[in-house]
Amino acid sequence: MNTAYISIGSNIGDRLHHLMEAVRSLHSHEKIEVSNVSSIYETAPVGYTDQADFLNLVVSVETSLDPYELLSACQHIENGLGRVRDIRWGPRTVDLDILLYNNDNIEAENLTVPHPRMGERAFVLVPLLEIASTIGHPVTGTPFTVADDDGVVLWKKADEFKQQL
Ligand code: A4P
Ligand code: MG
Repeated sequence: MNTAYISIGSNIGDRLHHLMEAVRSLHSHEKIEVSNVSSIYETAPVGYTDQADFLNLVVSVETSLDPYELLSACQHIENGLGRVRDIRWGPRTVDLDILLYNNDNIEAENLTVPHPRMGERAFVLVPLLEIASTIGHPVTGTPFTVADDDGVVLWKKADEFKQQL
């Protein structure tokens, strides 16, 4: 079995519904088991800032899929939830990014793991550290830390969210 961490974000329509459906879809995949779920945070947009606030969370999964198969599964879920790709970093019904996959360091054309921007993004790090408080960068071993959590506000506690799943 392999352990991966996936960041999920939504800033269009019924954001909570999109996160719930994404987590349910991951868990219902026969080769993916969602092992933990962070709280949900409301987060100010990063990158392209002229868009609505996001809801973000991070899940850990146990999977027998290889990283590329896991990426395909994530993209299948995005497409199923009506994701249309137009503006880079722009609004999205749901976005699933693979943050970490075991301690692998992958630099392929369609997949970079660890996710290249994760170390500077509080909307990723706050929920990640909630469920994996001592996790470090697989290559450098340096523990991830949040430099500035401005714009990241607890929106729904994990226990409450898990009951709704
Ligand atoms: N790709 C490469 N590595 C990965 C990976 N580790 N996980 C490729 C997932 N995909 C990966 O992604 C573009 C391509 O990245 C894919 O074809 C895949 O092969 P995309 O989802 O189509 O496009 P995107 O999401 O617009 O680009 P990207 O690079 O994923 O954007 P980011 O950097 O993830 O930024 N602000 C807040 N507050 N909350 C957010 O969730 N998200 C973004 C998206 C920007 N600002 C945000 C948030
Ligand atoms: Mg993405």
